[in-house]
Amino acid sequence: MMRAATLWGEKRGMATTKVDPKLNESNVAKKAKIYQGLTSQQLIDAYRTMFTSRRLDDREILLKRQQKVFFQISGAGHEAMGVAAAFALKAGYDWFYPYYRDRALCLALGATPYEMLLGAVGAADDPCSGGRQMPSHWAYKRLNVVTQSSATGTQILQAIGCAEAGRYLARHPKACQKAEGDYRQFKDVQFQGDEVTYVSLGDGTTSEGEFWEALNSASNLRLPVIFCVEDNQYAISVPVEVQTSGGNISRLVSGFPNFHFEEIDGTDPIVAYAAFKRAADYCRAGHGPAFVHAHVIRPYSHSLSDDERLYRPDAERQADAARDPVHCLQMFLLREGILDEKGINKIEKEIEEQVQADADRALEAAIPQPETIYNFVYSPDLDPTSAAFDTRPAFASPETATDGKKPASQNKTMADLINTALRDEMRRDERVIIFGEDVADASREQYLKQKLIKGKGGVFKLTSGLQTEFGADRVFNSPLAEAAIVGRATGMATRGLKPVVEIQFFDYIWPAMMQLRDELPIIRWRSNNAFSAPVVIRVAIGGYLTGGAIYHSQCGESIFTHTPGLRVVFPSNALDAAGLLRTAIRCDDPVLFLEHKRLYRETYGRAPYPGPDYMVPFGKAKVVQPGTDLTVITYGAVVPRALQAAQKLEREHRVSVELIDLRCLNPFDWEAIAASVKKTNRALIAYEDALSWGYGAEIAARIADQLFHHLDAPVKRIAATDTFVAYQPILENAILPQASDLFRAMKELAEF
Ligand SMILES: Cc1ncc(C[n+]2csc(CCOP(=O)(O)OP(=O)(O)O)c2C)c(N)n1
Ligand SMILES: [Mg+2]
Repeated sequence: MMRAATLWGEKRGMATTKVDPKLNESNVAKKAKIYQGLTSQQLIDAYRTMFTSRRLDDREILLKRQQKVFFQISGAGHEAMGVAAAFALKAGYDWFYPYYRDRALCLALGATPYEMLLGAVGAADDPCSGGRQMPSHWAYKRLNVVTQSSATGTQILQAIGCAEAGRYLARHPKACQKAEGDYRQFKDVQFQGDEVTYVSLGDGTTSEGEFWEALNSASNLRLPVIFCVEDNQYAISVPVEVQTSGGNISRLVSGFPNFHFEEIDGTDPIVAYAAFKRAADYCRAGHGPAFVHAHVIRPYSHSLSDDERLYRPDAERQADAARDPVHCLQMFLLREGILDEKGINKIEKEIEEQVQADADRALEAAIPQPETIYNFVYSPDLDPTSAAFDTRPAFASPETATDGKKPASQNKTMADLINTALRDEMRRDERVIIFGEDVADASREQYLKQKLIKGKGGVFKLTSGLQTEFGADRVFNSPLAEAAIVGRATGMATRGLKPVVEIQFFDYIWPAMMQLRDELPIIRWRSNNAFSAPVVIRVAIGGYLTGGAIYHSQCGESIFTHTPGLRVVFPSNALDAAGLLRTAIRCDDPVLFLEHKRLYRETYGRAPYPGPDYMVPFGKAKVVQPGTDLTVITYGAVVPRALQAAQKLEREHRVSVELIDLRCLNPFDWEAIAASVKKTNRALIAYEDALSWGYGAEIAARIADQLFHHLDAPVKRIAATDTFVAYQPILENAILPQASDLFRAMKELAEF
């Protein structure tokens, strides 16, 4: 572990080695002196930026007190290391996942004070979010500063994916090509062979599991990522010794292989610059990631909503104040004769005036109009419900059956056709990469090469053979870490790749929930269309497994249809699965692609291979069976069960059921539902998930609301019991809706 010297640390009682001996040289020599790689002019620039950053915080605090802005969180105390990091890295070349204290970093990279003040007032032209996010949630596309959220720690896994994308693009130049007619048309891709990804976080955030998942992957993959922990000793009111066993994060992470470590006084720009420079050099040389642990201060409380005097005594706060980086750099510049008092005053006056003028201008800036709120929930460029995604299957002419049975080529399962759709898309588009738990044929590739093994390719074999065909950098196993799967994919997709990742069982999607709720679906909206992450997440879902029990049978699709920005697809048969998956991969939005395990190899819904361009548009239901007496609206594994029930009802009671398979849950086909209910005047919504608050509740509410005058009977629902699914088959049958339950419900509704 490297503990770097600090130029003024000793004075302030910081742990340090020794003071730079060059400091004693004469003033004349000092003008041309280099301070651990920084010239005098750079130090003046650093002071300018640091002072600007502090003044912006002060101005925002004033505006907040005047109720002209609505939130304030400062970068005070973190300025020196931010400027130093920016000096050591390259805006618009390297990539940045900063957190809210990185105002000085962003200024030093090239963001302007006016832009920041536009964020504070929530202006339409706020480049970070167009008034959608709190201030200090940085995003500057031109600088490669990627949109950030308020959720502490989510940025770290995305930074990993970002770095992986850079490496992948360097190795697959063809993936950079643009293409017409799919998401690539709207996604510019750029990379630099020696680029670095910077990601920062606070000391408290090191307690998040995602931090450790990210360290693990960066280390294992030797990724060029600089982790910067800005350790101000507090996470709101919780001190570092509560967050971090032993109180020092450097000590805990020191065992990760392949890292370069620095622990520094982050209030000292000279020391910080030297450390970031070493870190960047290490990453650029391809050795692996770097970890910069910067000790900083937090002089302005956590945010304007916090008063640190409630939990920090004066003596502690005063000790911090003595280390204030803006003040210390000012003293240093004077002491070194780099600037005299007049020079300092001139700079400060200029900045004060500039910030004041920028604030006045920002307060006059246009604010976003309420009618714009729906802009950029989804891609404005590519509509997956459009005719462009509606193609006809190109079946090969059937082989002649010799034994009277359907030839195998006519009888492909959902699992077969998902596998072929993945294969086709990987051939067509080199940006498509696949990862997840167990998805590779074999991580120990030599076994495959030596033909010692056949390979696995997924616990359900859906990705079988893909690694063998496309190589281990396009199809690979991830660690057992769902947040990492989704977070890394999000970072990759932000850079223009098309990750098609797998969550092995829906029951285990929850560690990824923060990424799935607060990140992936909202990146486009929160950045006002500056960034997007059209990832595809394939998830094996559902029960009817006979022994699947609680943790291999769950549904829960409504949790995700309740999340704006996420497309949710749930096919019931092989052909739809192939067509919808292709649409998912080619479209420009994030898609949750739910694959029912029970349907993977079911006889129901098998089909011939529909060719490499077959697509089903999103939001278009399929009428599985037309009818006149009542409408059943369903999807997934309930479709074959409902069909069985409907056919029995027709046979035994002459009731004609119109059966609608929604296929896609967000968007969903309201027109198809409305047309059918207007015809039959009766509606039953059938779904496999627990009844209450489930997907069918929304459909039922809309029918009741908008089709009330067309109804001859109450809108009914049939679904699972409000329990989890049990192991014992007798219990499982009682819990999940069976064909007999559906039959009964349909009959009752018909008779109402
Ligand atoms: C996942 C998550 N949990 C809680 C919060 C609320 N919160 C915002 S900042 C913060 C403290 C962060 O502390 P630290 O990482 O040390 O950064 P600092 O603010 O001290 O720079 C908390 C708890 C959040 N934004 N995200
Ligand atoms: Mg902190």
